[in-house]
Amino acid sequence: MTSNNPIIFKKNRIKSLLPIFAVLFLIIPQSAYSQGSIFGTVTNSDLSTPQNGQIMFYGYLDDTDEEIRLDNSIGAGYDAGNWFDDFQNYLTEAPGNPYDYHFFNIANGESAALSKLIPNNSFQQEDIQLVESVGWPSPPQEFTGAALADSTVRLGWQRTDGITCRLYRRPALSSGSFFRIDDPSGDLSNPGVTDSIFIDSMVDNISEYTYLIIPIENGIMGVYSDIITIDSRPPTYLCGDASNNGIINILDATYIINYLYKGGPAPDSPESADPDGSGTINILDVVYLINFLYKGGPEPIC
Ligand SMILES: [Ca+2]
Ligand SMILES: [Ca+2]
Repeated sequence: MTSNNPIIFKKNRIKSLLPIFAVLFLIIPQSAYSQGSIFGTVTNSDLSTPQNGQIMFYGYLDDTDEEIRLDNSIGAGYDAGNWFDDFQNYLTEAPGNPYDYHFFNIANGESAALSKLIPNNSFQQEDIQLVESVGWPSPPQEFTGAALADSTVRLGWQRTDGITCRLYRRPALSSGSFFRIDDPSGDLSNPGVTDSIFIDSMVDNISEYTYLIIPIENGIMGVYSDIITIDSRPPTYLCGDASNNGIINILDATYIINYLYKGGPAPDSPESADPDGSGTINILDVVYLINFLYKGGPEPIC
């Protein structure tokens, strides 16, 4: 008589319908998301074909750069006059949502922007004809980074007045999208970092990550920077602590002098005895440490 219990009855009824749901799941398209690829030709303004190595492009969806995809002639993104990307590689794509791509010919300075809605069809052809550009900002030079003892990754670059930077990251093992880290919401009205450094505190301290910068000047997005790979594991040494006893003092200067000139033992971590960060250990490191300890000089930067 349990089937008179309305709750159990309902449960049994749903159970009996499960095979039908399963069949419907198989015959109805499983996702409203676009499964499509986007492709087409790229030509210069004079209709000539850019050579491999000359085209770089990136794209983003939904009017945010929270997630970007980029390519160049080195990968499969552009080859001999044809460009290609897959909408399904994005995490958030849905037909009808806006997408944007920016194309750059780094050889002749021409560019193009493509702004449309994600189509329902599987393959969308968009042929790109570059136009003479009003000029895009160059990516900053000397983009470098390193893991710090406080479990962050410090990124640095040479800043240029008037140019701001949006920063993006992905795991080094990934070949997929990059995600914006200076503003994870991907607010395109936020021009990004005006400084010449950014501290990434969202690393796992185990993995390697790759980073890049897109420069912005007067609202114009430029070609992306070099892509750098940083190991997020914090350093195991204390910069300047050549004697490896956990503190930095005059004995570390003595330790370096002993090592350099008196046959003393080598530092456990050579980096710790390179407080000026020059990559070599010499008398200048001793001077640097003494300046830091007694004369208000800059901190060790191994
Ligand atoms: Ca020490
Ligand atoms: Ca040095």
